[in-house]
Amino acid sequence: MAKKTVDFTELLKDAPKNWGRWGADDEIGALNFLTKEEVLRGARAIRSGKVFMLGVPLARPGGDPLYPSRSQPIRTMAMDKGFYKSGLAKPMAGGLEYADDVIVMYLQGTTQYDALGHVWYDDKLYNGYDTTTTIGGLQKCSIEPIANHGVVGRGILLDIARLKGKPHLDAGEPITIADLEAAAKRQNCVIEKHDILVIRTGWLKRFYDHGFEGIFPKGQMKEPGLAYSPELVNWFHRMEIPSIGSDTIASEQTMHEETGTMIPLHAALLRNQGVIFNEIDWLEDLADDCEKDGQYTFLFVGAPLKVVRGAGSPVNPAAIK
Ligand code: UVW
Repeated sequence: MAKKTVDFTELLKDAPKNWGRWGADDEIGALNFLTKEEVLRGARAIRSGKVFMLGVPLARPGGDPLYPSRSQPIRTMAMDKGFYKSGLAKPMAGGLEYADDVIVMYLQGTTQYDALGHVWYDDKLYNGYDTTTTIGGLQKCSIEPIANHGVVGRGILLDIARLKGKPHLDAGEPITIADLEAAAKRQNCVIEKHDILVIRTGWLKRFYDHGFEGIFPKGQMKEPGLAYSPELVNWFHRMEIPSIGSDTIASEQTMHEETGTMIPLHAALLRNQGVIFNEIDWLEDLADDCEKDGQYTFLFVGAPLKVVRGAGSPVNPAAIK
């Protein structure tokens, strides 16, 4: 355990930032790296036309995997056969009847993107925006500009669970840059500048196999994942990584014991470098296929919803091989 928590102001005082790099009005951060050329580079990775949809099922009767402070999505019928049977609704002219439903949910309560205004420290959002701009809805760095741009480029699956020779990483297990590079080497591929990183830990499958205890052992959130280090933060900056995704709730190691900080990469990458976080990805089918055909790169298409002033959005990303 850390002796004392290090404040992000202190921890990240010399860490790289992309603030101002794309102008004072920028709200999409490292997505600026995903130019037309990068979309074409992603398209060139398509070989067979196989499509893998990375979203998890939404609003299952047994519950969905999500951050513990968020409540479960509620989906309910607003119109169904019962309305016609009870006389509350009449068929339309010609006889057509219909079903409608309503969902109430956290925008981050399923496979999702975080907006750049989703987290902050020192009272400043990405690009230096004041945090009072979040009051009543994100006036700056909401999900809307990200949704208008899209997250489209070359994706690369880095299967860390297979690298470590186990079905899933252990609770709290860190992933380092050396692990990412070793995974790429094992897979006979190279992580290139501007790649969208898709990192498999095998953790999310535990939810479907063992329920909430599978991902919150003893009621604690202690996910494995990409772990903070100055080296890793600098590597992301040098490689100009636009976005990361993973099969965990927060897409990074929950607790960094040495500094006593919780989800420090949300501070060092999202808030400081504008790296776009995609979370709760279903990677098992994609990973099995990559292992079978030896192809770990693909066109990645992430299309969040244009939620006005939203702090995040559900998404069903596509990996097209
Ligand atoms: C928080 O950081 C609170 O949530 P998420 O993992 O959705 O980014």
